[in-house]
Amino acid sequence: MRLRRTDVRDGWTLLHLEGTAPVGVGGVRVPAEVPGTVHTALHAAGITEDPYLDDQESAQAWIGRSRWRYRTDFDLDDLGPGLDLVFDGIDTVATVRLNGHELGRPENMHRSYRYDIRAAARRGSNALEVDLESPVREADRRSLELGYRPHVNPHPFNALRKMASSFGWDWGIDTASVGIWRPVRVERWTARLSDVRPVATVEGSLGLLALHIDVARADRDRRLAVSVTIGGRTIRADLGRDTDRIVVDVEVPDVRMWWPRGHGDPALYDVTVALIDVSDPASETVLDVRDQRIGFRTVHLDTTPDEHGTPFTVQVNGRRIEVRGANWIPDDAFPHRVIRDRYAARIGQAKFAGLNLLRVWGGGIYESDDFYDLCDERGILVMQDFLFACAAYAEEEPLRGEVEAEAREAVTRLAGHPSLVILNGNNENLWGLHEWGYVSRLDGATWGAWYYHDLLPRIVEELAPHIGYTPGSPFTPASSGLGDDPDHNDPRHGSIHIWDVWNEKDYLDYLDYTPRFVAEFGWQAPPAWATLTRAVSDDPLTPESPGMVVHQKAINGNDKLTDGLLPHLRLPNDMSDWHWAMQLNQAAAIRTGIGWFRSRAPICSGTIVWQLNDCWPVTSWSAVDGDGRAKPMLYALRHVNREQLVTIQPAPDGLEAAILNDTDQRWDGELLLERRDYEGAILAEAAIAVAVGPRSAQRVRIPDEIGTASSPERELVVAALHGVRALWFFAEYRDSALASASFRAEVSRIPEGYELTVQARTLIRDLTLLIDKVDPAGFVDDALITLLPGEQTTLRIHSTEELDLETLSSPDVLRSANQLVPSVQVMPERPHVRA
Ligand code: BMA
Repeated sequence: MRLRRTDVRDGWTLLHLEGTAPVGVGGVRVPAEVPGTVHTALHAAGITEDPYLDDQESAQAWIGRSRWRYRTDFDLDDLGPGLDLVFDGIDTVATVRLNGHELGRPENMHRSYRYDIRAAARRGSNALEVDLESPVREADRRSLELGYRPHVNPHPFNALRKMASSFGWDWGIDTASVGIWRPVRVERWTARLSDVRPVATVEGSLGLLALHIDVARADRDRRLAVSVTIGGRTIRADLGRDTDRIVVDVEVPDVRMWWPRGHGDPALYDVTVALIDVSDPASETVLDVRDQRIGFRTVHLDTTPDEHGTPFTVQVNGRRIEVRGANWIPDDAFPHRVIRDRYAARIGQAKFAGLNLLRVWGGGIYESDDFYDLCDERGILVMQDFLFACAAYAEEEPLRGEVEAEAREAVTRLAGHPSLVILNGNNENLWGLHEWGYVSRLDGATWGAWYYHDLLPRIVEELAPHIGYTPGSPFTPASSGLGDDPDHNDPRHGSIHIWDVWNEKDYLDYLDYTPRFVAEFGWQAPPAWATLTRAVSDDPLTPESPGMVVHQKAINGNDKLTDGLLPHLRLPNDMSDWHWAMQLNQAAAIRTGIGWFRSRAPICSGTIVWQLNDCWPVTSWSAVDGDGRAKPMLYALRHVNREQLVTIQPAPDGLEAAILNDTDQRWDGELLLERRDYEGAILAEAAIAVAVGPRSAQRVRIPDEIGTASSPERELVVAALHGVRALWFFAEYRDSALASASFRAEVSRIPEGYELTVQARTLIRDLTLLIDKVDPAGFVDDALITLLPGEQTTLRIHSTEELDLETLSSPDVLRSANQLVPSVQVMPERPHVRA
């Protein structure tokens, strides 16, 4: 018989077993969705509020301290030959019982579990129970058993194989939820494909695919064969009665290679593997089929030392890729809700922001296949952390065995995705060992070195040799010659995380770094106004009102926001202005950082900004907030991540223009340089011929008469090459003579909504339409636009609301930096160019 899958999705209930609970919860069977969690079930049943609102986080803390039981009944009409109950994911420590028989005790959210239920199942109705332990108590108990290991945040998440951020993070709600977070099903089968692991690479123009196929059999009575179809060709291999494991090698001549976006098409091939019963040649039967899309590419991480130190350069198909990436966290604190549409929207936003890489951060999860499928299709590279973050981890059992099992399963599942180019041992654990004082607190205990330097690289080499491996992020490669135990965050070597700038300094201090590769750096801002006011009902709403504080998790977050704002803008005492100022400052920080890092090419080969997304409505470093709305930072990314970019940067003796050309065409022409005053008058100008080859960069010194201001507070530099423009302001916003914005606006209807044309009479900096204030579902195609007097721009607004000019151009909605600059506040002594 052909494998039959039946989802066990219906009829689930949830029962509180133990722990303190509000009145009305004990003894009540609550209908529960599977996949799902306790929090989402209780909310759907009307028992609790939405946990993301106001201070529901602490009001619902009892949930994570309780024990719970999921239960359902399902029917079976047949009990064989093979009969399995499969859980794609249980969160986390559980006892699974079928008709009273214990099937197992899972304890790892990052694994799937398969139980042979032939002995426990019966014809007709079957009772399935999943008891879930309190993760808060389990983590505490296990931490004592394994021995204390240092970690960030209050709970010892490092003692349990559960999504670390489920216990809260510096952007994350502490839910400590439990549940059955991925689908459950019954599988009936005779023989099945238990694993299909593609290893695809390229030699010359030849695609080489090795398909590692494992089969499981309910009995040994049958002769089996596999057939593999790719690119219109079918290959068959015999397994006979005894072989359960086979490698089918396929050569694809003139292969179409998979390229990341900006370098070519992300060509994909459909691969179909069929398991066939060939016992009776006259009537062969297909027993199981697996369809997958794969791609052919090579990956190499170049860490060959050079005169600047040790690079960290990602090469795909032999070509150096300038990485413009973002870090990815679980898109929802209840990750079962992140279905294909959510991934598609978010990855669409990543594309909008000009990104070509997403790094799946180690305090989250291995995402579902949809994520990697979409990245494959859209040519977005993926760096996937193994699931370790900001902590020391015991290398003893039971953690040791769980880690190996989960890593093997994840690498096997993900191996076929061409987008996955780097598997990475952990987030910040190598660096943290010294940086955060782990060594002395460990007092000789294991901390995870064996995972990062031994187990995980061995697993990658064995199961996915076509994927790169790094032991950690940040990471100093051994080729640096700095020995076995370097500090791992040295800007001259490998990848680094730049966090001192946000935590202790000003964003202009990004310019003190000339990194080889920046795998994290970021700046905070509140979410979009509509998101914020949906989640926080404080009256008055202020940066430090009760709900706001619950939705700001960073250590001293508000102080850092203020400290980071003041060098550039004054602190507004109006909430709406505060919100805009902080969003603008975040965007300015990120465009400053990336503009500078990119201008350091080829020494710096990439940036991965922290962070693309959020898991709930919160003030954080994200470009897209927890309701999926873009913050201005998303537009800053789009601008500064252009394939062809002009940016003006300070140089030791003045200013220079960096011209970056990440395309296959030359970019030659006249670079027009002007110094203007805020009224638009040209004070000095020059044209310099530039010739920038494909995939290269050129830096041009800006002549002194243009790069030196006579009145810094009212002058700027404009550089333009073929219409691609860069601006340089000699003074900070707050020290400048930026007058209130004067403009003429017009609105017209277009099929998707409106076009708003704004014509500037004065200099307008960072014109941004906060569309969510008038249409929470609206979207604008651009933001942060600076207009010189007389210039105009047209914004395309996607909206189905009735909106008019007055609404769209009201000062609270149509924002500019001008609004934040008191026109009398001129302090020319504050220099922009730092010594
Ligand atoms: C790094 C990340 C995350 C964290 C971020 C912001 O440590 O790896 O753990 O959320 O910085 O603090």
